[in-house]
Amino acid sequence: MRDEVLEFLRENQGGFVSGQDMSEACHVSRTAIWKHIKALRQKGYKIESYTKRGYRLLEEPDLLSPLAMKQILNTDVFGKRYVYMDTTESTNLEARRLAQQGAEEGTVVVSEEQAAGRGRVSRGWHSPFGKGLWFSLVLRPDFVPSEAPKCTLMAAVALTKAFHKMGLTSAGIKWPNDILVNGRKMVGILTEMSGSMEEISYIIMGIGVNVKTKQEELPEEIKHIATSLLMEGIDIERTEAFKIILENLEYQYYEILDKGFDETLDEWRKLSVTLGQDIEVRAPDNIYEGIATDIDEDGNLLVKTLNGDIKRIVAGDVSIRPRK
Ligand code: BT5
Repeated sequence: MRDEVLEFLRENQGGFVSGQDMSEACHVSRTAIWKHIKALRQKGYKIESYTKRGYRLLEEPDLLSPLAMKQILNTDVFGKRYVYMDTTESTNLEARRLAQQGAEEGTVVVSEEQAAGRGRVSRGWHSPFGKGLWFSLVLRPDFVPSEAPKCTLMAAVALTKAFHKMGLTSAGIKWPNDILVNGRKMVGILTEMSGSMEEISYIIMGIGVNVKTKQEELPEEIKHIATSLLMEGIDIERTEAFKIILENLEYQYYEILDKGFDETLDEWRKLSVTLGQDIEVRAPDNIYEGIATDIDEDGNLLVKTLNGDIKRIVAGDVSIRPRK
């Protein structure tokens, strides 16, 4: 229905369309039309209205439509199949559905908003319409399952380098799956795998990047822990940011497939904000305190605990503790 109203406005771009005409064509009341216009405005569409003349579409938000992206995207594999949605529950769920049906490596699933965006261990991911990049990539690397975390590390390196290119040199990686700017989270990565004990069938790499979000638009629970490119002074179109990110991801992915993981791991170490810090890790089995000394080639974090032992952490949440 909202799409019909939008189509109407688009067809008459530059001119006015009366509420009466639209309500007759869409078989709904004029009040319903007005409600849809209001919803479109909330999504960033600039629509003028005058009592006697009706509605006029002035400006559409910066959307990630296939047409807009195809014109600028310069990749060989990533995004060749580009699945675009206005709204969906979670792009990871949609990408998984497509991967099960045989979607090829490099398939990108992106949505302007997610109704139930997901973090790790059933946490949520705030994904408002038109404010970020909420997308998932289908990968089919020839890895054994224990190597899957390499994809998360590779993505974190690719994304951080992309932000540096955009001029945000203070972006750094927090183990295992966050990109932070000045201690606030701008990106989350959710890597999910399907396969047997011996081989990976596919990996879904879900990435959420806050681009246009403003501080006052953030929900209370993340207001003081989240940030966006815009909040950090980078006012970039989402299409342009997406282009740089997908190109960097493709480059970094084929680097690890062609040349092995060592160089990317070294880059990760340099871009990390976790290594060398006093940290507390909440792992599934225990809470550890100590200094984050390194990561190993499987992506595990090495922590030197207070009694001098080195703990190898496979999964967990890290808090960086201020030095006393
Ligand atoms: C993550 O989980 O950081 C992984 C987030 C992955 C999101 C992408 S979006 C596209 C794809 N489709 C999906 O459904 N998901 C992926 P975790 O480390 O568990 O962090 C989750 C926590 O981050 C939440 O509990 C909040 O505290 C915080 N958070 C939620 N939304 C946020 C946002 N937009 N920006 C910054 N922090 C956020």
